[in-house]
Amino acid sequence: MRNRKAHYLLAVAALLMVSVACRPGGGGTTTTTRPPGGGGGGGVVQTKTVRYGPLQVPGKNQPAIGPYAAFAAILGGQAGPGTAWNVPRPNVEKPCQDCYITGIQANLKTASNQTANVVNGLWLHHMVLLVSNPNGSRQDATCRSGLQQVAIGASAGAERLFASGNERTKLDVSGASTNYGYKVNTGDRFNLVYELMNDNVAAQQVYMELTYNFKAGTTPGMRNVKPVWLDANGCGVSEVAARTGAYQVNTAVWTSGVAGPILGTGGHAHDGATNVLIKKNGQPICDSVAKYGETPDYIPPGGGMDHGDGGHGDMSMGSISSFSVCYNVGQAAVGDRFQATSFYDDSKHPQMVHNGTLHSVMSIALVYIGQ
Ligand SMILES: [Cu+2]
Repeated sequence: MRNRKAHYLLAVAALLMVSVACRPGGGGTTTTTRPPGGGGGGGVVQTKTVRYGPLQVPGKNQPAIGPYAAFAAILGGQAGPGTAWNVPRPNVEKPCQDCYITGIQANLKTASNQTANVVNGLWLHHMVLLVSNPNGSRQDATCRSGLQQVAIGASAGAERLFASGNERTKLDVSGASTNYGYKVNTGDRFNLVYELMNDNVAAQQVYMELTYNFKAGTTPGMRNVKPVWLDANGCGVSEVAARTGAYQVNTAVWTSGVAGPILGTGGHAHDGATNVLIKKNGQPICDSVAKYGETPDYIPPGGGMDHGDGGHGDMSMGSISSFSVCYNVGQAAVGDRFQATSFYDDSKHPQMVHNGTLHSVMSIALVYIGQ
């Protein structure tokens, strides 16, 4: 299977060269700048929301779209109807040119600027933000050249800085001393890979918004941040076949090559999960707990019973609306082994069903280490 996958990856890469060449970078975005927020440490924290789109999502009975949708099964994923499946958008707008990013949050909006979520049949299934530089200075800690780097055409490498599922977890990496941030340089490029889902009959146009907190690159005393991506599916599409009952999904183990404070960490898993346990040398450092349906946005219209129309199963309790995040949880040393385990239990929370089949699941954690 590995060889087959590799073969198809090459075919997909060739396809991509064509699609990248035709794709405008981050066109059609609008931005707003908010007044500076509160910030400790040195310097002023600025907040900026960058709007990416319009992004197309097919109707729930229409085939998946995206340059890889036809290859999804071979790549180990599912691209059911109503999905924009792992769509790459290379070289999109950056919030700032030379700066330290201290926080990010993702959101999804309708064409009329309403929040798009389960309540109106639109899912920010996931998005990944990768930072690349043609000079090769951006290398991912756990995956130097995986599917996502191939997807965005970053042959010199790309570092996964941030990701969000529909729960839209807010990230803050400023640390206890609030003088940490992910350093963005002038030559860096931001790239997106996104997957969106639509439960409406009609195709939809949506916008993804990323709200960034950042400080100027000239701020004295700032320290850099290394993002680390732990994943059950290595360098692939992050999808793993769902099982039934109570089960666990482990990520690969990452042995740290860096040392510094663990500024923040949190998990991502799919409906059916109770929590993601993040461990260092086998000891828990964070229990990232899933909560369901905390706001009406996360509860489908009519309670969400699946009447065989391709819906998402019994969602009457709602979908995952948050994963808790842990901040300032000790130090990472060179040689420390990091791993996350996602716990699923479909007797507590139903898993997603798409056209009668169980939707694949994920087990991901992000760990941010100060440098
Ligand atoms: Cu996911």
